[in-house]
Amino acid sequence: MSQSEFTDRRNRFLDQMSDGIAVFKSAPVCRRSADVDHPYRPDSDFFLLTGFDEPESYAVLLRRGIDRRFVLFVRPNDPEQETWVGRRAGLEGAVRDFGADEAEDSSRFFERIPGLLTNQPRLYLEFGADPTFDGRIGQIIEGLKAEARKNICGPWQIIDPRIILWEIRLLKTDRDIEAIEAACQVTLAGVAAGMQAVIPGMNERELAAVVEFEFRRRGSGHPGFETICASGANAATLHYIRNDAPIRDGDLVLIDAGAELGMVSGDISRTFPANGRFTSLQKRVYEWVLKAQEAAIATVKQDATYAQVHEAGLEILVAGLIDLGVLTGNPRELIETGAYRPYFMHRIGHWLGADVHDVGPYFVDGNSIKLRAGMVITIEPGLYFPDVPTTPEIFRGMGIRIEDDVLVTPTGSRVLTVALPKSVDAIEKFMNELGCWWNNLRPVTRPESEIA
Ligand SMILES: [Mn+2]
Repeated sequence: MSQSEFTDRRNRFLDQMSDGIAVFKSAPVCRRSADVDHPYRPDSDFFLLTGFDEPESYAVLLRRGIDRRFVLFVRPNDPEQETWVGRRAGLEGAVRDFGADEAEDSSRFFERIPGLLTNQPRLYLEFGADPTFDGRIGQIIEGLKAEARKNICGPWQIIDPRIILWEIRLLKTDRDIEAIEAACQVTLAGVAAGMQAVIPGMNERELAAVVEFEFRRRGSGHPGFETICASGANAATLHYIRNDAPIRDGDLVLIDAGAELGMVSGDISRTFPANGRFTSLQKRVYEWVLKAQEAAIATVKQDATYAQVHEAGLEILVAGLIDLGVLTGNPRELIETGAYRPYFMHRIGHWLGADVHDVGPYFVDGNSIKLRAGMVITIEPGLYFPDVPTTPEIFRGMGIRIEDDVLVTPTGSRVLTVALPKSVDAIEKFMNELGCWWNNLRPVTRPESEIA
């Protein structure tokens, strides 16, 4: 992403902001254990407004009429620290490379913020995200209000800026869509590799490594979420990330994975037989899930509601559960009573973008939100049969989910992940040469410009 994109997004935020000050804090560094940290991932809101990916930073946006100011508080250059943990932009870099009107040392943030808050009519603050930070800012505002006799006051109104920012994030620009498409292509390549590399006897973690290996060599620094590689009954655990069981001959394998690239994520699920051939029962169940997914995708268009998309998929899943003999009764009643829930317990999908479960509302004034061109939604129905006594015996140990990423367009929709095999025949054909991924490994070179 180029800097102009962040400037544009910042301006779109400022356009909708009333006079006042907006303060954004970078995500904290998270300790893994002892003196080792988790890899740093900037907070999406912070990053999307700044393009700045270093911890211990604060972004301040000020607006008064047509006057706008962007102040970035960053860690100053420090040769010794940089030797250990890498280069910093520093104060000069913050102005030169990140478009800040002013840069300040982040260790001075709490000295400088009272002055910036003084006599501002309102403060935009993501309150609740960091209660300790909220508390300190609140104390500073109280202190300012105690200075009323000196014509000093703090903001009277506090507004959560996410009410503006998340709407901006929900409706993707052409540039956002290009970035998501690129992440989807890499995700697709990773899941495809998994489908072609799986061999019964392999451990789930080996398969997860194949998927992530493809992600990384195609420019993704990290998955957008923990890769799910679940075989057999493990696939009935929706967010199974242990990935440590041997994959058995005859089992289905569910991969749900997403490459993060350019700070957006893809999100694809495919379910396929470990040995490359569906059994007739697996095929029957699989085809109901596929039919449900196709029905849900077919409803994705402008002005359709999220609820309609969900219902379209759910109706087919319930018809399938009846056909399979898992449920009996009237389909409408089975839906109303939630009798299907032991087998399908999640919603049809979610917004996709900088976060895999991207931000943005699903309801507006109590009504299911209407789709608009520029939204990206995952469509991921599933049927799950955990290995428990209440599951009909023949289905136990099966979990099937099929997930694609769908862009709402002005005329309908476009499936961004369409190139990955999905029908029973296409999957079997694709997997036919077992182990073929291993023999076809060639280096991938991507120009840096494509990755950034
Ligand atoms: Mn998903």
